[in-house]
Amino acid sequence: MNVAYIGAGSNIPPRATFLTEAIEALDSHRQITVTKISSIYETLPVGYTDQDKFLNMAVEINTTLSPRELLEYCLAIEAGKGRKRDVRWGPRTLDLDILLYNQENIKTEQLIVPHPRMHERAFVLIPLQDLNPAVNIPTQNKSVTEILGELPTTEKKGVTKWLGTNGEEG
Ligand code: A4P
Ligand code: MG
Repeated sequence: MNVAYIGAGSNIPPRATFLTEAIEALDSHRQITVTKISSIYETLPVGYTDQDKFLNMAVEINTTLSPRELLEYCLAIEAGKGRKRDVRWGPRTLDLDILLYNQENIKTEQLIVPHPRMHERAFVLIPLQDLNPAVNIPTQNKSVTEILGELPTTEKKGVTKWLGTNGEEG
């Protein structure tokens, strides 16, 4: 059995619905069990900043899928939510990134794990810390909590716990 961590993000409404449906879709695969779910955070856009705020979260899964099979399943879930790819780092209904797969270092044309930018992104590290603060990021050889401690405060300020909306579109 393999343990993997997946980061999820959305900045096109209904954001929270896209995230919860993505987790249901992951768990519905017979070779995937979702074992932990982080809180949902509202986050300022990073990279391409002229876009709406994101909701981000992360999940821990147990799976017998290979990394490549897991990526293909994630891409299929994204496609099912109408994901279009125009602007790099631009607005998206749903983005699913494989953050970690056991402690493996994977570098193929389709897949890089650990996700190459995860260690500099509070919107990834803060939800991941909810799931497993001690988990090691093999490329950095440090735990999530250690890396977060070294991240500039300004990065972390852009990530706040999402309290939901009273029935409004998330
Ligand atoms: N790919 C390679 N490695 C992986 C991996 N570990 N997990 C390949 C998933 N996919 C991986 O992805 C393009 C290709 O990357 C995939 O087909 C797969 O073969 P994509 O999702 O189409 O591209 P993208 O998401 O636009 O690019 P990328 O590089 O994933 O973007 P990032 O770095 O994830 O940035 N700000 C906030 N606040 N919250 C966000 O969630 N997300 C981004 C996207 C930018 N700013 C953000 C957020
Ligand atoms: Mg992506």
